[in-house]
Amino acid sequence: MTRVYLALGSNLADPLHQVDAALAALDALPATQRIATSAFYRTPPYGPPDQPGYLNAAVALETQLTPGSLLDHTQRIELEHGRVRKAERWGPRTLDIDVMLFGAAVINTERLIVPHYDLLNRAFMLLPLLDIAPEATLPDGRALRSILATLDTSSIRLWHT
Ligand code: A4P
Ligand code: MG
Repeated sequence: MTRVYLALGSNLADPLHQVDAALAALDALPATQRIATSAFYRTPPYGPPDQPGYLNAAVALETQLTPGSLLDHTQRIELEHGRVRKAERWGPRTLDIDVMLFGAAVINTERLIVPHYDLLNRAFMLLPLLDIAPEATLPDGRALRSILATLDTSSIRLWHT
């Protein structure tokens, strides 16, 4: 069994529905248990500012899946739950499921970079992750708590207030 941390993000007008559907789909994965889920956070957009705020959350799984197989499943879940029908066309994907950590693995393949390539700069990933894993470390042993302490979290709110 490997402990895996996933980041969920959605900036639909009503992202709660997408994230709830994603959690149910994760619960149906083979050889996998969801063991913790963070609070849901409302975070300002990182990157292009001309988009709505995000719902961000983190999930801890225990899995016997390989990294590649887990990614196959999370990408399927994104496709099944993360696209909105706009007229007859598929609209933009509005559910992101990123692998933040896969045990203590360091992975650099075409499909998968773990730890997530931008984890250390993203308070919207680290804050939910530390909710459920306050002692989490990078594969090199650095504490994520000390990295989050260098980032600005002042505009992150709980989704439900
Ligand atoms: N891939 C490589 N490593 C991973 C990994 N660790 N987890 C590959 C998941 N996928 C990984 O991802 C593109 C490719 O990355 C995949 O085919 C996979 O093989 P994608 O999700 O299809 O595309 P994307 O989401 O457009 O790219 P990316 O890089 O995930 O987007 P970002 O940079 O994550 O930006 N602001 C807030 N507040 N909250 C957010 O959640 N998210 C984004 C998305 C921007 N701003 C945000 C948020
Ligand atoms: Mg992504």
